[in-house]
Amino acid sequence: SRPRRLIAGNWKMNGTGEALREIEAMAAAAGDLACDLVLCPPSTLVERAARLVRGTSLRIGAQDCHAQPAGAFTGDISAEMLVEAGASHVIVGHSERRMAYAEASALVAAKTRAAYRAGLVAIICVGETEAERDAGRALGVVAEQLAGSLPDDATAQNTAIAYEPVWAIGTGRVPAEEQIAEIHAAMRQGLLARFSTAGAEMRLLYGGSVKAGNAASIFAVPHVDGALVGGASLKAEDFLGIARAA
Ligand code: G2H
Repeated sequence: SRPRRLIAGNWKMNGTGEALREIEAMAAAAGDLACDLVLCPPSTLVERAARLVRGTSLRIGAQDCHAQPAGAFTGDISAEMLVEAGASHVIVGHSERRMAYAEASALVAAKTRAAYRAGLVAIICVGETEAERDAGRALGVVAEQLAGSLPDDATAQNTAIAYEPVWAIGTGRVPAEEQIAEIHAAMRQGLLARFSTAGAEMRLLYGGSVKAGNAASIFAVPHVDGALVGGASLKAEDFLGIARAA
């Protein structure tokens, strides 16, 4: 039996108070969906968003966390703080952070352990660049990031994986279904080998230019258990269109 699909929205550095009305509309529709729905606004909106969705089945997540619970880390936010603000999920290792902040997989694993420590579900992102794919290294890069970013105590309950090929992010370029299928099958194999049953059940999301119009064909790919959605998660109508295809 397939796990319930997970559709997660990543607002990145977008959204001020007025965008809360989109979250309100998502929350109102979330209960009628056949999938789990999570929305990750910027940290400044997490607490208000969490209050807004209370009593609905929409969950609120953050986009990053620090590995330590507290301390002299100017500008950072801990997993514990996110939990207090009402988050239940956190994205870690997004390629925009791997690249802009040189976050290596060891750090992503430390942030993931912090998420577990605080009781957050980690959405761990992996994915190759265009140059790596052109060099025939896509499978190797993803396997390496997966091995290095997942702690040994990852389970299907505390972790979802998002495969996001960097060249498909925000570009409108979606990989061919066979390309997604190849990576997702390889990820499943790797997770099965390392985590056995938990690896079989861990949800594998695809991310990168997912829209309502291409969602159904992406969800039809074997081992695609949901999506991580950027641009198309900003408006409730677009995001719910994707969720209804799941
Ligand atoms: C990939 C994705 C969300 P978009 O970064 O994580 O963004 O859907 O805008 O390509």
